[in-house]
Amino acid sequence: MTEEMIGADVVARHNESRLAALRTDYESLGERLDRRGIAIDDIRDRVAGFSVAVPSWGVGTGGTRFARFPGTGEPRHIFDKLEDCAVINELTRATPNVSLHIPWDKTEPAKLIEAGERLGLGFDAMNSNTFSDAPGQAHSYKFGSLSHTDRATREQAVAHNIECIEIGKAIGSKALTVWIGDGSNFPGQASFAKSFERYLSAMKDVVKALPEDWRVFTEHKMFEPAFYSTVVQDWGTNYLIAQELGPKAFCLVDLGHHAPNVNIEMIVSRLIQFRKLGGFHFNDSKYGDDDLDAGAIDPYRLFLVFNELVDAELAGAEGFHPAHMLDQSHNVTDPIESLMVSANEVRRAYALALLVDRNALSAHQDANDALMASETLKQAFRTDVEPILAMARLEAGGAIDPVAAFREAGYRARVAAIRPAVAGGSGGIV
Ligand SMILES: [Mn+2]
Repeated sequence: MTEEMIGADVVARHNESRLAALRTDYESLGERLDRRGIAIDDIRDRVAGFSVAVPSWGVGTGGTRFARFPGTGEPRHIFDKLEDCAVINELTRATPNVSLHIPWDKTEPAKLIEAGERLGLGFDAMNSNTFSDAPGQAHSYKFGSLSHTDRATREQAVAHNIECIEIGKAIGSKALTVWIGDGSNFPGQASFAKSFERYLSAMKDVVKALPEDWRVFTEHKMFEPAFYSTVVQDWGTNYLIAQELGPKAFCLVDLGHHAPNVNIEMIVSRLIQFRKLGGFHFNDSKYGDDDLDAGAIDPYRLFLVFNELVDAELAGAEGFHPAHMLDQSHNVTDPIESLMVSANEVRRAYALALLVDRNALSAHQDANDALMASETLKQAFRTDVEPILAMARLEAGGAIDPVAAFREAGYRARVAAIRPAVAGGSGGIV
């Protein structure tokens, strides 16, 4: 029996007053979609089957390079974090898995398994951390980790990644995500070729430790914390890495890790075409790696990314099973609310992409009718699919309006009473 953080009775009370309006809206949308030859129940079922993993580090408030402002009732440790993650899944029914970060979440695997079972949560990709120094570690990552000039530092970083795999094996994870902060801040500081060579060699040692049924995701990022160059800079470099590391290696696309205005949906298409798309860190940004909630700034871009994903899904693209994860950092919102909104936005983009008339789009492309091709996408994007998302949640036991239900339940105040405010805590922008 899964332990409830919010309670089915609270959710049912919340839904009761909204049920009639939802039924009417769903029926009305169903009629309109029917005229376009789309069965609304099919879209609802696909949406219900779509999940996105929540990052354990996302439930704490993040911060900027300048300051961190802790929120009330912040999780003290991984078990508090898992309870917050369970709240998100209880209300959205879209996030049954949590992605852990080591060493932030390091504890006995048996206790993680017990907490996961108790809260009805599974574990998604493991995340290693060689972009900051853990207390007491022998060698500093100040000047890099897997690409460091010093062999002992590289070996320490490899050993840490292998430890993440070992913990992941014990708790049922099937993937390792590696993001490094390695790079340089000044021209001439590092040899591009030698650092990349050292990185590849170290990653090959990590890959050797992967179980047969595991995948490794490497995450590119064009800047920060290094501002002149990064070792795993862009999707091209990432693709080279996946090629070099072999069949278990795939590229992870974090939406905030590109230059402004880069055509991310085209990158996604390329990686799908060459069977190297591993998965996503969904978030949104105005300028750089802002780590805002998914769809907060440019929901159309999120839709265009999903347009490529749905295209591949419907075409049955070989080896296509990307991992969907959120990666965001909160400064001014309640992290639980933000993560629920993001999970909902990712599902919305998926639902909208399912509405695209692909035969029409293909015909317009072949006829070089740019306007109608664009309008075909816009027609799908302009649809308000909220009734579909709400119905999928409702039928799975979730809330019609997750944020309202969360506020009604008084969860934050309840945990604030037992979780003292902390100045530190783990969380960050990765
Ligand atoms: Mn990320």
